[in-house]
This record gives sequence, C-alpha cells and structure tokens, in this order.
Amino acid sequence: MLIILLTSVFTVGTVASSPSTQVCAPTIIDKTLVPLKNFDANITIVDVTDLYSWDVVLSFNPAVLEATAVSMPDPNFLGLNTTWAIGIVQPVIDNFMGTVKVGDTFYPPPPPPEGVSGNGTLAIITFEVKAENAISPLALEHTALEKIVNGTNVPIPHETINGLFDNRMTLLPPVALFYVEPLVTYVSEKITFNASESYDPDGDIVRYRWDFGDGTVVNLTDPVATHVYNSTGTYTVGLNVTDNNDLTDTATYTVVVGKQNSTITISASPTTIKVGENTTISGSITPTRQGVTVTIRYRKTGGEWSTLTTVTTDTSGQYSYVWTPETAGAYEVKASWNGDENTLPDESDPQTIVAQEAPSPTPPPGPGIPPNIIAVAVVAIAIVAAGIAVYFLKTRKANASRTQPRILCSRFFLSSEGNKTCEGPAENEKSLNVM
Ligand SMILES: [Ca+2]
Repeated sequence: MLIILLTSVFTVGTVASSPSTQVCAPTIIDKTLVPLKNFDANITIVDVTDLYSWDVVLSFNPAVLEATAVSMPDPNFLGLNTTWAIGIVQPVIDNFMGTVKVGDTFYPPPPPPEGVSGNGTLAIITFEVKAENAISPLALEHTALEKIVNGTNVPIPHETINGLFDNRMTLLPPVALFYVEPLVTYVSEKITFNASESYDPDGDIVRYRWDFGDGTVVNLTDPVATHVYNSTGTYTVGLNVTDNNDLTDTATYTVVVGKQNSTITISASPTTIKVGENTTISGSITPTRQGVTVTIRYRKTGGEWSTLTTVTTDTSGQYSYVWTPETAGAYEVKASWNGDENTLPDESDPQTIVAQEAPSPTPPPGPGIPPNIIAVAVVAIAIVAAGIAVYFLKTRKANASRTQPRILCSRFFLSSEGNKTCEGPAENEKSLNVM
C-alpha cells in the first residue's frame, strides 16, 4: 500500500505547540569536498513515536550538487525487526529542479506492528559535488509522518531542521551594524537599538548580543532591542553578532545620556483673599522628587521678585505653603527647584493671588467729653482771645501816637494864667504831617 502524505502536519489542529519530534537535514561544511567528490547526506528523525509511514522532499542547488543515489537504512529500522516497503515508494531524483523525494511505509499494512519509536535515519542521499567554493541549501521542502490510530492514518506533529552544504575555502564573518534612536537621549527614556542592517555575506546572523555598558547584557535573535538608562553618563554600547558558522563581528556606539526634563506646578487656593486671610500655595514636581527644596517667589504685579519661602517636597513630590499677605494688591507667585543629578531644574508659570483691603474696623464708642471740661475750655479760649485782642489794641494805639503830626513852635507866650500858647508859624508842619 502506498501512502502519500501531502498535507503539512503543521496544519493539524492538534499539533502541540512545541513537538519534540524532529526531521533533520545535515549541515556539511567541508572545503575538501571539491568537484567530483561524493558525500552522503543523511535525513534523520529524532524522538518519534509509533512511526508508521513517512515521506520527505529535500531541495538543493543543482549548480553545486548532483544527487546520484538514494538508499534506505537497515530494514530493521530503530531496531524493530519489521518489514518496510522498500521499493514500493521509489525515490524520485530531479537534478534539474534540485529535489529528492523519498518515503516509506510498513508492508504489509499494520497493525501489528503499530510503528517504530526513537531516533534513526530515514534516508541516505548521495551527492556528487559539482562546484568549488560554493554553498547549497539542504532544505526540507516537505515532510510528513504518520502513525496508525484505530486503523486510521494520523499525522505526527514535528518540526523540521534544514541543513547546508558548504565547501568554501574561506568562510566570511558577519558584519555588525546598528543605529540608535533617538540620538539625543535622557534618563528614563526608552532607547531603541536597531541592528537590522547587520548582515552576513555568506550566511545568516543567528544571534545579537547587546552590552549596553551599564551592566545590562542581553542575547536576542531579533535585531531590535530597547533599553532605558537610569543615570546620566556616557555609555559604550557593544553589539556582537554571530552567524550560522559561529563567526562573529562587533560594533560599538557611544551613548550620552543626559538629564531628563522635569515639571514643577503651582496653584493657590483661594486666589482672592482679604489682607489678613490665608491662601494655600501648593504644587508638585514630575517626575516625583521627594525631599527636595522648592523655592516660592512672589511679587506685586510688575514689581521685583522676592523669595517668599522655601519648602520641601513630600513622598509624592508635592509641596504646600500657607501664606498671609500683609498688604493689599495683586501678587504673582511662582515655584522653582534646582533639579538633581539626573533631572533638569524647572520653574512654574506665575500664579496670581489678589489680596483685597480688609474692611475698616468700626471705632469703639468713646468715653465722651464732660460738659464742664468743655466750659472750661471755652472760658480758656475766650480769655486767650481777649488777651490777644487787648494786646493788639495797645499795640495799635502806640503806633498811632507815634504817627500823630507834631507842631513845632518858633515862639511861645506865657499867659497870665500860666498857659503857654504858640505864636508864629509852625515849622516843618507839612513834613511832619506826612509822617
Ligand atoms: Ca558567514
């Protein structure tokens, strides 16, 4: 009975996520395998259970290799003394396309026996070398394994591992290349290291080893890595790539990690108060910084800034201060901090606080002035006024007497009564009158 299994076992819904069964083609690296020399490539199977039937298609480069024969191993495959239908499944060699198709099954049809288990060789393909300093894939284009369950053919999940023929005199190492994004980097920022431009001129890169220079080393099969630095500094990043011949190459790049930005906020509550009342000024620093000093400055709008106070942030990076303006006016307050070894400083935008005049206090009722005190005061004022008036009148009279015109006589006559009268014209009368 001929059983041709053309359906990939990987499409079966019950395939385990990681089957242990493997079908492997060989990797043959031998620079002595020059043209016209022959070698055998064994297709092997690993960790199979109850294998009843199989077939594979191996592809190669017909410019490098020519398949000349296909043989089966000992009929007592895996030590099970049973009969395989050798010859029923005839190998098919296509040296134009570069394929070998081979398969086998038990004969006569089981059960019993139900199959063979373990590791072994499925087929031996003999090649003749046609080219020097060359490589050729030995790739498993198709593989199918089956077992019998309750009289029905059931696929056996498995994976395939391709091989390679390589008779080059010199194997070429890979070339490590990578770039960093972004170019300007900061603490706590995710940085991408991309090595996808690395290549191997005669093979494949199978491993990317990154040393980020801060003690972090990772091995990846993917060419792209990311990393975050927690401290400022200059770091030498090393990339080591390994190819399928275990040859390596290294590239380095210096990353300068600067301080990260920070943000400090400020707000006030309430923002309008009366002189003598309190307002609470508060804010926070991002990223959170505990126990750092925040300086709060203030000014009357348009004036010079002065330090109002300094406060310390709490575990949440927050600060607060209760302020009582002493005079009315429109104020601006702002907060700043000086940063730290990994963080840049920052200053907030101003926050306006209006302090209004406090209402005028109502004067307490006074004791009053007793009427007798008022009377005394009136009398005293009257006396002072009278005194001033008398003084003024006297002064004026004296002045008037000094301005009275004096008459000077040239002769006097004394009467019998003893009165003295003036005879003769007065002298200087005119001038005296104008005095
Ligand atoms: Ca290589």
